[in-house]
Amino acid sequence: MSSVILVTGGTGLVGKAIQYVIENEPEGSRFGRRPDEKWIFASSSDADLRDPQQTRKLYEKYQPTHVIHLAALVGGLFRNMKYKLTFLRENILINDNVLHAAYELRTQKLISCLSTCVFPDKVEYPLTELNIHNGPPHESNFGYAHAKRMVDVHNHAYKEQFGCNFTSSIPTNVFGPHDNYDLEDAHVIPALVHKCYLAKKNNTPFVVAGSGKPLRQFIYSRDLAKLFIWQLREYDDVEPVILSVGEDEEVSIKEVADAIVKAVGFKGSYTFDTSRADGQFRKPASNKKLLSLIGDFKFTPFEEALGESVKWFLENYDNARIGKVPFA
Ligand code: NAP
Ligand code: GFB
Repeated sequence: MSSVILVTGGTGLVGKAIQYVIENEPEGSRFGRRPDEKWIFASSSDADLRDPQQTRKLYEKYQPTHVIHLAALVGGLFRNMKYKLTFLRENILINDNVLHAAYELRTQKLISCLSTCVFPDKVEYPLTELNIHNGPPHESNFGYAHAKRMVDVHNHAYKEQFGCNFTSSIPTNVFGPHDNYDLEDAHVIPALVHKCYLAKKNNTPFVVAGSGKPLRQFIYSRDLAKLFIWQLREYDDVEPVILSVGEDEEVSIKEVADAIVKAVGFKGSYTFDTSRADGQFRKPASNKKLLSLIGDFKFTPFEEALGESVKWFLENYDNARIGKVPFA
């Protein structure tokens, strides 16, 4: 029986990584395309998923048997802090339309994508899938966080009332090729790669926002892509799964900035702008459940993944999502 796999948000950082893995892993291998599979990578120009009619039309056009739902309004700390209501409302609209169309069109399986920032801010560490609703998220991104938490509530309601096979993943901070490099809206790695590149090119200061002390876990987009393909094929439970490197892989923002300076080949010194927010100090997530289910999985070492990501950025600068660049 052939499968049609629709990837919403298929043109973003994570969507492009899934496309890369499906097109480059050996056919029939654990993470490669299966002969009976048709993959659709949809963008917002295929359908604005905030609109229920456009969403339904997208399903009617492709008749997906499976959906990996990645589409979302996404951004780094500073974008989240500025647009909490927009992040809440747009993501609630997108998620409700995508899940309800999947129910109405009898999609066999749907995986939605949450984020480790949905977890409560003040909770025992490490974070596990069990404490997703045990308290308020960090104030810097409560709009996005609550919209994402609602997906887990939706999944359980669709399962109980209609028996739908809807589940979710909880990735940690992601980076890789095809990221959003907008200097203000981006996540820390693409933002600092872009700022460091401009500082080297224009011989201007390289400034890191905040104190550099916060800690984060980062997963390479192409590793995360393989984990989504595993979840699609081998995980049929409504409960979410954290998709992340181990909690012992936490690095400080200063260590990240040092690694970016090395990868970009920046020779100057850099400073911290402590007038800018640090956001959540840390959100260490346990990947024990994932490893207990997937068995042995090899994550790409951070410096190697960062090197590949910076190489892609430098080779694709003219077509990358760089946003508005002052004194380009
Ligand atoms: P991204 O690079 O910003 O890509 C977003 C994708 O969603 C694009 O394909 C975009 O289409 C699509 N999209 C946005 N608004 C849409 C709309 N109204 N209708 C239809 N499509 C729309 O995002 P990403 O970083 O790949 O994130 C993918 C998923 O991972 C998201 O659910 C995000 O919450 C989650 N996540 C990301 C991170 C991270 O660090 N990046 C961490 C944890 C979880 P266009 O290309 O047409 O704009
Ligand atoms: O990646 P980031 O924006 O997201 O920021 P969060 C991580 C840390 O990097 C913060 C510091 O401590 C920032 O102060 N940082 C330093 C910078 N320089 C920069 C810079 O130039 N740009 C940015 N963006 N950060 C997000 C959530 O939190 O995590 C989102 O707000 C989403 O909703 C995402 O979940 C995965 O890790 O702080």
